[in-house]
Amino acid sequence: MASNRTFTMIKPDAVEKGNIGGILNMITEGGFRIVSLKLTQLTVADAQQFYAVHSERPFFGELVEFMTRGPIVAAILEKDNAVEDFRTLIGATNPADAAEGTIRKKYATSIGENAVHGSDSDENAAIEGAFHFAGREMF
Ligand code: 3AN
Repeated sequence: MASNRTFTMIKPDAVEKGNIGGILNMITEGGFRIVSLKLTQLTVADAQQFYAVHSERPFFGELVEFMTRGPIVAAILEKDNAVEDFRTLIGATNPADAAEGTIRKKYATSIGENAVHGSDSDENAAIEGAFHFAGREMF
């Protein structure tokens, strides 16, 4: 079943560089409606839970350290075919492989510091959105 919602984070690297506005502009220009939005910061426990699927990977410690080092922007986005279309808009995990016109091509610097997160499935989009937002914060 195609969900119309996905979840994103503008990661600490992009927030530090002042790229919140530029990235939100690419998201809205890409046809996504903002359902929920906030500036927040992950605790170590939050990041370990959010990325639990990667807990055995060699880069897990680095990932948790990076994702907790400063504020992030969390958002729920709505569009037809949201999960897949947003993955297309953000581009490949490694910005060296990201297509022209993608958010990571423009704003990411490395595979670790890659500017944005996008949910990889409808199921995870719902879990990740609920991790950050209460029902009354979804519009
Ligand atoms: P994506 O964010 O494109 O879905 P995943 O789910 O494979 O990519 O990885 C989750 C996050 O883990 C990435 N956004 C990236 O920040 C980090 N990551 C993935 N692979 C590496 C790696 N080889 N070295 C460092 N960080 C990585």
